[in-house]
Amino acid sequence: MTDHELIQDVRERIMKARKLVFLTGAGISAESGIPTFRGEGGLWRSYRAMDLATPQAFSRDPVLVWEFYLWRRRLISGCRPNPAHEAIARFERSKPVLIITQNIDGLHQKAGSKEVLEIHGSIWRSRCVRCGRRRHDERLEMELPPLCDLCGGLERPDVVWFGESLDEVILRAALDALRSAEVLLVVGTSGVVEPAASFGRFAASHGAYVVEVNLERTAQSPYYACTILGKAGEVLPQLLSLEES
Ligand code: BV8
Ligand code: ZN
Repeated sequence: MTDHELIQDVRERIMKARKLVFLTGAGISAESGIPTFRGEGGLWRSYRAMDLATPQAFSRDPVLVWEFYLWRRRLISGCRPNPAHEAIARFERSKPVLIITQNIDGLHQKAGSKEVLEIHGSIWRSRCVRCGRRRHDERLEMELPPLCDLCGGLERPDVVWFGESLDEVILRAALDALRSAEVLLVVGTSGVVEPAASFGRFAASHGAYVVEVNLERTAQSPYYACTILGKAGEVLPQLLSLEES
């Protein structure tokens, strides 16, 4: 099959499905200017995840960890959704869409998507480690470390660090959607961080037609129906446009 035929075939499957499910990763936000984690220029090439994105790192040095997340907040605050986020949000007006995202940047919602499961949390929320209170938090500068104004406890970014479990309710909702998906699009993720890495395979084993969109093949590609190589910002508008190309 040529690339064009493959895209047409996937488009037809998308148009026939009652609902579309997406699993997205850092690659979908790369064209917005947000660095990915593992590729060229990736965050974990310059920073050690274990020093910054674990509960142990936060216990050891909450100020350092907060500085890292504030730096990322400032970076993300200057970035806009790109044609990939926008194509999904536009498509959502014609058919139900659920997005399961590993990203903490909030760009899907900013593009207008409504059903977004943020399985690794959000950089735009803080959570008190003592009383558990979560709050929307868009501050780009603050006295560090921030303290909860209800109980005086230490506040942390409301993201899921390595070694922490995903929120049970969100995980259950994601697994339900994957179990019943007809078509799943896995966009811009290297497929190495569990449990999200196994989501595509899980959906495929329950009958979903799984399409990967990535610059390169990944460790998960062999389990999917097909891989479309290309930039998310170029491929998704083609796959999701309502007019024939
Ligand atoms: C857990 C949030 C239960 C905060 C992140 C089983 C086996 C082995 C290890 C484990 C296992 N189960 C659990 C583990 C441990 C660990 C894990 O998976 N480790 C791996 C690395 C081996 N998992 C966990 O700890 C998880 N918790 O399982 O709980 C438990 C608890 C205790 C003990 C055991 C089990 C929690 C993981 C959550 C980690 N939090 N971040 C933050 O961001 O600061 S993960 C981090 O990676 C990112 O945040 C991101 O969310 C995630 C995934 O990365 P990707 O999105 O895929 O990004 P990446 O850079 O890797 O890839 C980008 C891709 O895009 C590339 O493929 C590239 O080609 C492509 N691309 C680039 N540009 C484009 C593009 N594609 C298209 N278009 C483009 N323009
Ligand atoms: Zn508190």
